[in-house]
Amino acid sequence: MGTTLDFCTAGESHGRQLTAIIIGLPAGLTVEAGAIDRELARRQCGYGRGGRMQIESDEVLITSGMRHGRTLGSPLALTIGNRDWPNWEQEMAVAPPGHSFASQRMVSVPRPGHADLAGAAKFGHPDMRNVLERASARETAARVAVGAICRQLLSEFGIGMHSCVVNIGGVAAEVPQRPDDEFWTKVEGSDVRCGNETAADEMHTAIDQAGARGDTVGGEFEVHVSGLPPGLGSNGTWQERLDARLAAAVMSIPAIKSVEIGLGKQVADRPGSQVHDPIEAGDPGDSWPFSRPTNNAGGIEGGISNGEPIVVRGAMKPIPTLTQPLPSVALPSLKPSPAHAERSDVCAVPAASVVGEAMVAFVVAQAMCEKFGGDSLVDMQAACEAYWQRLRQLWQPRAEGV
Ligand code: EPS
Repeated sequence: MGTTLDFCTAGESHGRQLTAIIIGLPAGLTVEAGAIDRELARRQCGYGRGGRMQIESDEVLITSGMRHGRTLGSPLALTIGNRDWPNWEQEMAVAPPGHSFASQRMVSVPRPGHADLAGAAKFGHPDMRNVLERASARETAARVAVGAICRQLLSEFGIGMHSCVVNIGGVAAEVPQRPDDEFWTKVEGSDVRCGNETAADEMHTAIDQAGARGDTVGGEFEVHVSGLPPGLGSNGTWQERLDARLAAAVMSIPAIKSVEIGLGKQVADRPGSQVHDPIEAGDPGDSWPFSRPTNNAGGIEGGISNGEPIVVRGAMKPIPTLTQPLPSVALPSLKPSPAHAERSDVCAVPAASVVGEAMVAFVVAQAMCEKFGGDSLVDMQAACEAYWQRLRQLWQPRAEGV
């Protein structure tokens, strides 16, 4: 971890707990555990999940970095317990097992599409449970908790975010380019996070049909961020480009195979006149006196936020644990064998959509800390206000030649 806002997580899917440590948070930020738990509950919802979500009821415990409801400017540590742990205490024990222990849950046939085989090669684990326990998307609960704290920081600057599912198993749903509150309310009320009821019904059918065949389905989600100041990220170096950072963050979510910003790969098919968003003059009294009739750029031009909402889309592959398993080979014998199968989900795209929000929240919060960063929230707010003040002066209409 560097010196900027950053985090890391630890924890196995069936271990005792997940842990996250965040560094670089400004002091004086009010953090509400209840708001974190609400985000954790959003991630747990979703049609197509397996039996595990009936066991878990995620709740955060903040153990350091705060006093009396506010951040201290020191590393913030949090944990989320795994309620499934008592069923795995021996299998996943940190301490050496007793002489009589024989694993009942060893994984010796890798699943195509899973980290099993590549991880076994990399780490030299004969039991691929040692790989899958960390590759599991259980870890994303910790990311959502981190994202919830980043959201609390962003809300201090009027920045908010939403997400929705735009495709499950090939059933696509249109999203308005500038969705309103009514659309987002529908999304939050949908167990597939889809704002279009007809498409949501078809998504349910796609999930049911896949489950009945012993198969799984993937899909796509979209994250929208509003209220951002222009100027986050930079065209200066490849590491600072906001679009590249968002792409890396969303791609790091387990099972994500592609990320798009704004119009995404459609830009390749259209002429420039149908891709780039015209610039119109807004009210000269505004601190940002511009408007854009379209937002094909997804809020980022030249790797810098341009004052429009950021729109990021992630595509998730179908979960590799199939109850009708694909062909594989047992290790180390290389004997052909159906791939390992265990309890899993048929579809986790709605959950991934909430995780996508969390990762986007983290990247935007990091970019805000870089641009306006100080040791405390009041320093950050003062720097942000000074920036808006500078912009207000920059765009004052002047008489010709002055
Ligand atoms: C997962 C498999 C399932 C999911 C799990 C991710 O868990 P289990 O193997 O215990 O049935 O439910 O997701 C979560 C536990 C979670 O909190 O999202 C996998 O293999 O990635």
